[in-house]
Amino acid sequence: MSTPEKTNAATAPAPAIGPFTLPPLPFEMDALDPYIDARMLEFHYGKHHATYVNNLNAALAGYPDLAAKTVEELISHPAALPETIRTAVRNNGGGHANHTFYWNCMSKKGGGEPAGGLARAIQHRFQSFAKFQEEFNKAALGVFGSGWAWLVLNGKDLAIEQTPNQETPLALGHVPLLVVDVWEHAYYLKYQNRRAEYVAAIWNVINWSFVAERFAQQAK
Ligand code: MN3
Repeated sequence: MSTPEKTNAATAPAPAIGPFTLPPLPFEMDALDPYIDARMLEFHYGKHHATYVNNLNAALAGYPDLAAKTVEELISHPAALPETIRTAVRNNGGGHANHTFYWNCMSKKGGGEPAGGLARAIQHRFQSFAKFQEEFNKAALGVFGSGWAWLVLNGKDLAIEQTPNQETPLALGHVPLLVVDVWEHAYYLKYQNRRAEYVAAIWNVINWSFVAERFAQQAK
């Protein structure tokens, strides 16, 4: 068990074939338990996210100029990608970037409500935090099939959006502030088909400090 080859794949990402690598999770595998348990995370992070990274690297083999860009740059301008790899980069680059962002939106010490400028902006746009949650839940439950629910900045305005598959608001020039993964693989092992229970539970671990900090950076 002490050889690197036998280390748990979920905690020790496979060696990079580059240029992109699976980033470390910003929390311990059991940090979000019981809302998102370690078994679900081991698959979601260690298998699903890792596969997006590997497939993105494979798609970019032979494109050193593109491989030098950040994943956000790649998925923000899909029309600029060569047609032969556009779909692969959109799916797997999106899968990599969206999951990295999703992990950062959660924390063991998460939950509650945001403070400061973000709290005021939510109040202004949605009347109250409860109404924002209600609208966000509706968006998350309304994604047909696989996709994501987002809180974004569209210019200076907060907005709730949905994207299908691994698409991103970045491609519309919107700035993601918060995301919830509503692909079945994000909740099936614990919640089976009960997406509403997963979406209700995730509010307990939302990392509002991270979201508020992103909002504050944009407001500068
Ligand atoms: Mn996912």
